[in-house]
Amino acid sequence: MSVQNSPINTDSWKALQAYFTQVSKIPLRMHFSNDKDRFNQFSVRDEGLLFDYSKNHIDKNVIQLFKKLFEEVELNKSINALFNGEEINHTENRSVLHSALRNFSESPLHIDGKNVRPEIENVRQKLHDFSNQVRAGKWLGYTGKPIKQIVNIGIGGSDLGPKMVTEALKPYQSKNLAFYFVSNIDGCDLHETLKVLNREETLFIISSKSFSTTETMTNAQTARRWFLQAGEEQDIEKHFVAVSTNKNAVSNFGINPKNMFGFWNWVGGRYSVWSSIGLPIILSIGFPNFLNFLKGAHAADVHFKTCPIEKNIPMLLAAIGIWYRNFWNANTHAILPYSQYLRHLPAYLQQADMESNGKSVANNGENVDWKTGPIIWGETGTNGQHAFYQLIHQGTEIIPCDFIAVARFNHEFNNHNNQLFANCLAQSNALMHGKDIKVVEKDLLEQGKSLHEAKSLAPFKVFKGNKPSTTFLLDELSPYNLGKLLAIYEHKIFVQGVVWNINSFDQWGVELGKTLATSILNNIEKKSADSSLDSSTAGLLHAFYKWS
Ligand code: G6Q
Repeated sequence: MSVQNSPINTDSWKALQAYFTQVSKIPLRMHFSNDKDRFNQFSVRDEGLLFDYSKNHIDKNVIQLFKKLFEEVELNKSINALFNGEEINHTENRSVLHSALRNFSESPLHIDGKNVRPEIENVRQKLHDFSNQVRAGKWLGYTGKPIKQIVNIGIGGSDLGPKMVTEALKPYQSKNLAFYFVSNIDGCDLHETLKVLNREETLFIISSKSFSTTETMTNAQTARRWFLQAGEEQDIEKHFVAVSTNKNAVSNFGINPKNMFGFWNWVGGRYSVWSSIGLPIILSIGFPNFLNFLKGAHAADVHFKTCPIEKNIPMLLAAIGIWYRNFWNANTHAILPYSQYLRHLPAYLQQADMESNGKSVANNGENVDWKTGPIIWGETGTNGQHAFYQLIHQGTEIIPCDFIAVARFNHEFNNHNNQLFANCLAQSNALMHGKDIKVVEKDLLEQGKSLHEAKSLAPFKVFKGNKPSTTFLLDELSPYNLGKLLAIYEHKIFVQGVVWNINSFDQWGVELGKTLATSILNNIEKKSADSSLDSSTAGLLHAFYKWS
């Protein structure tokens, strides 16, 4: 039985299916030879961001069919519901309003009958004042020394965003501060970090929306004990601050609530980098730069709400993603930043996308009978080229790739930058054009191989090509551009969730493992293995007891 409001029952979905059969055999390079203007037709320039989607298996008809699909699934209605603060996260009864954190409008925004704009502004002011004090060396530790080392303790949404952005914007970082991120329950994470810290100059930010996440609380308690080996209880407030929505838990931990930076239920963990969760970023790059980060994201919000699909980057990105996932049967999607500063971006987008759209139940509770979110993965170029690109070029999977490149860098090694961009373009070029057997044979003969050798080696050196990719080129990796890029991806994920008719804003799939970890931990503490456990789990437990 198919689900009510199933996208696959829409006329446009059926038309896309029929069109796919008609056009899927057209080689990508033929699109280019048939239309000299293809790049201009299928690229969008938005301030310092260029979005080139021309190297995809699309044409104007595909975009028009997606336009119809978006109309049929009433995307506009969903966009309004999102920005108006309706409780679209219906399984948790929550609005999804992280976009409000990057909107500087003064017009009231009501959630549950309350205008939340003044609260947003108050928290911003508090972040501003605190970060200025720390950055100016005026926030002093228990021996009167300024803070030099900052450790963010958080996990998931309370780690990936701040870590990724702090790293990405390193050229903007204060020279007086060093940043560390501890997330894993694995004691090695904290152990290796504490080794290099000086208690007198260290500030811990305990980042947890709920202030109850096991990993974060365990790491925070251990950090607290480590601090108390030298400092006193009353010194805690100089060295521990919290980012949370849970005031009671923060104060029970011993952190003075005046050193707590709040946010709200309507900000989901993986969408919280724009909130107080961004505190490490603010401390690193300063408040004005953080405001630019927010402004870039807001520009993307306006773009998303106002541009027609033909120029709407998140909608185009979403359409291309659905086209490959549901019609071309692509199972994965690679994020390939050609910037070492963006090395944590694949992991960040992996959470944003996979936690949002990794669902198999439609909004009405029935199982979907269409594919939803793909597997998101990736690595920086050129590193990935020497590792897994082999499979993208010559494997059996179709893997749409997003290349993200930067034109200007804040370092003087220009020759590196030229090589980096040359490699980025070479990859998207090679993926699209490939190299056919005749050219391979000719090259081998020219290299002095015999005809027999050339013929037998050639099949292994063929690149089938015809592999799609999209390229973002940023004029520079500025806070503004980065904010815009991240918000573009957020909206892409949102559009896909609307089309797939799933709730992109809950994450129940992470719960079962958490519950089981608690009951297995009970076994481990008693060095037992309950008879209710399966033989694999019990066998592994016994081996652990023997070796640990
Ligand atoms: C993200 C998820 C998840 C969350 C972490 C940390 O959307 O909700 O990654 O951010 O589980 O949660 P706390 O911030 O509550 O510790």
